Amino acid sequence: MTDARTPSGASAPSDAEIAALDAHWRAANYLAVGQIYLMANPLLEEPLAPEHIKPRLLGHWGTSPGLNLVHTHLNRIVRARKRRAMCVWGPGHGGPAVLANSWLEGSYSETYPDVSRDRAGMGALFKQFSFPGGVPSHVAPETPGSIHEGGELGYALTHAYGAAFDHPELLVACVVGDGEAETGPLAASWHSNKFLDPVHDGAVLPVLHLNGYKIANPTVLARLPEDELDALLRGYGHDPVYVEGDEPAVVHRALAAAMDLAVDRIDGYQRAARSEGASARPRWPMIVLRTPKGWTGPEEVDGLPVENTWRAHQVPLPGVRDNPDHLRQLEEWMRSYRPEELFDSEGRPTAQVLECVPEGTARLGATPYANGGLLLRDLPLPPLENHAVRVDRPGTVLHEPTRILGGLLEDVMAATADRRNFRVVGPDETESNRLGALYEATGKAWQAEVLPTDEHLARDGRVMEVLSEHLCQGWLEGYLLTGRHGLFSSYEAFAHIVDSMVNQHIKWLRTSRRLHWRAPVASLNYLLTSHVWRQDHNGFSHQDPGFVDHILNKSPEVVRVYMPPDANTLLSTADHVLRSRDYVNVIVAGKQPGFDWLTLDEARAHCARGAGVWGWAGTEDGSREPDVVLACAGDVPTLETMAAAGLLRRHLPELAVRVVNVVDMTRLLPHEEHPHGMPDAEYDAVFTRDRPVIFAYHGYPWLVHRLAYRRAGHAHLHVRGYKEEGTTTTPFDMVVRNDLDRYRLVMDVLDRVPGLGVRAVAVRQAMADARTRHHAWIREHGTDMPEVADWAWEG
Ligand SMILES: Cc1ncc(C[n+]2csc(CCOP(=O)(O)OP(=O)(O)O)c2C)c(N)n1
Ligand SMILES: [Mg+2]
Repeated sequence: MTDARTPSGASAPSDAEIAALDAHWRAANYLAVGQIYLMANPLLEEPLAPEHIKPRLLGHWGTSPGLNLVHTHLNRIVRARKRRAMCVWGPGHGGPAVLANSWLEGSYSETYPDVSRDRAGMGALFKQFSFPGGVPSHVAPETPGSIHEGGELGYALTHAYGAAFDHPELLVACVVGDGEAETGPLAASWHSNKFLDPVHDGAVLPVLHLNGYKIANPTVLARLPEDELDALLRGYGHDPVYVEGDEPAVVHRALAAAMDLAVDRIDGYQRAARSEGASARPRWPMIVLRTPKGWTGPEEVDGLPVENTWRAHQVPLPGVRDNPDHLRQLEEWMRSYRPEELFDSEGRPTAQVLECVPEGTARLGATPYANGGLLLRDLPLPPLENHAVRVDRPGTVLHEPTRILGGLLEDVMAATADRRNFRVVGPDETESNRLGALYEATGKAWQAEVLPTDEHLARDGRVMEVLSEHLCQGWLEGYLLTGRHGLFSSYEAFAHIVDSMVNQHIKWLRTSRRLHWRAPVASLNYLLTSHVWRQDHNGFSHQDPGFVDHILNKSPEVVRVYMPPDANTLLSTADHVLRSRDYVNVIVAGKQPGFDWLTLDEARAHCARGAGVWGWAGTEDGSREPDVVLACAGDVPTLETMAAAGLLRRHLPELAVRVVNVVDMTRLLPHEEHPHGMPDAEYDAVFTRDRPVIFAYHGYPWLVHRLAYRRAGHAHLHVRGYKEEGTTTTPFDMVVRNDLDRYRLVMDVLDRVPGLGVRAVAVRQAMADARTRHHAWIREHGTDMPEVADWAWEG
């Protein structure tokens, strides 16, 4: 590999410019190697000795020269064209490369003044890397200019698109590793170009880096015949520009030309769409960069080939401290970059090295787009009174809560028509989740073919529907981290598809909150509908309420879980989460008609409390402690609990029953474990210390036990919830199968209130008979019994 295919029509940089680009690249490579190996002697002012070497060698060299090359050439483009740009580094394990570039351009020292751009700072830069008390080995929130945690591969391109949406002035470059390209999310991400509006959105420039290898294997894309790879990328709707070689000067020329060509084409498409009204979907350019893994590193180590093989992935010379041969090789390797030409006697990069570097916030490490909180504007939220439902008497009128929310979202969408800083994403369910009112204010983003029978598709739409939860999540993360707002509405069960992605986002937020220079960003908000209790059409396969269990494992300072029981509480909750910052909020709310329990004012107060006694629903008279507490969280459990409370009121009027509803699940946690957790005194006052608590919970019952296990009354807590019983059946049968139904809840009360079982044996029998009646009725009629289907609160 010594030749490179220079794309046609490309402009040729001068020899001096190529030399300066090469100097920048060599400097970045030198700094990347230095970070992996050195804790002293950063400029090699004395011969390398074992004591200069870190005791533990950690980091990824193999990808670094490629990332450095791309960064160097992006600098050139940004500077020459005065473009606003950012970059998403897919092979984020190449942390040393991105850090090296930030240090060279000065953004690192501005962010972290202790790591100055001189000899002392270079020493600090080297030592801190992957060192206790220092910085992570991957691109991370700590890395200036990044919105993309580089640890878990697969999400680079979807993040890049999220950043580009509604930023028409922005160019988002994205390096995609050839290994990363094998992941499902990345494979789906190519189709993001069918959702990118050349008028209102910025551009994404993918750079597929075919360095040939992953950790221990070749990569699929690097081993495809050229025509097959080309057909694949064209099939994804891209127009690839190829750069290939292992001769630096040749590759610099080819890559500079390829970047020029790609940006020319992007400019051309945007101009055509923006000023000439062109409507054809652009064949957006991308760059395919084929350079050796670990390029410029040791060719051979201990007789085995390393450069241009998978062995270059991490630390190519593992034994430098103990093996004099490795130490000599390392010194030769570092000196091969000719550091004396790249850094002056004070360790500062020379003018030639910095020639390609842009200035101010144009630098990739200083762009405000990658510190999106700086760009964030509050959402214009309407008064909730405009959307609240009227509740004269609780439990008598039905509404579809998400449809009510849809009205609020429509207002937000309409009010952001000009500023375009709000999007709703979802895997094909916006309408079915009853949020269709949104289409009064915007359409569904779509750049592909449109047929007369299609509805609501629009080139500039801000509802985004794609049947990839990964893409929904990644787009939204990229959108939020670059300073905008959004909501992800999804089936509850299938939210698990993004378990791992949301982990990374939560970690990102947790770490960002500790970095003084990162401005808070809008929260990532989930609306989980089509939930476990309403899968009568899609039983079992579509039932899994465990996403919230997963979320509640995570950093308490970031995660919030809400279970609003009716339309007005959903409105109040949505209003709260859309104003919040730096959280991951999960709202679980039904879309099927459900009873309204609270007026807007009551809903606001209840949401502010997060959990509270519904005095009007119970039979306490305040003269003594209740005999039993019926607690509930979630819309369907609230309905069953209210029905159970009604049965107790009728059959056992002397029993003092308290009804408690929980909206904010984290209220159950100890105060010391979560900022929303109730102090023990408050918890004991609400739930009592020693009365039986029958808790009807939306999801897996163990979660409530987990949250409340330290409470004094835990031994008296009895939780009913989903226990993996589901099928295609009636709505009420869903709860019966899981022992969450009203009759079972009453039986639980009888079984747990001391002495009641014997006294109320007739009531128990009546409850058991009702369940038997239910089984027979649904099998004969296919619907729920009238006493259930027509039930309303009589309190
Ligand atoms: C989802 C995921 N699976 C596995 C890994 C472990 N891993 C780290 S780097 C790497 C290879 C990456 O190869 P490639 O994308 O080609 O990057 P490069 O060659 O530039 O290092 C793997 C498998 C990971 N980080 N994320
Ligand atoms: Mg690779």
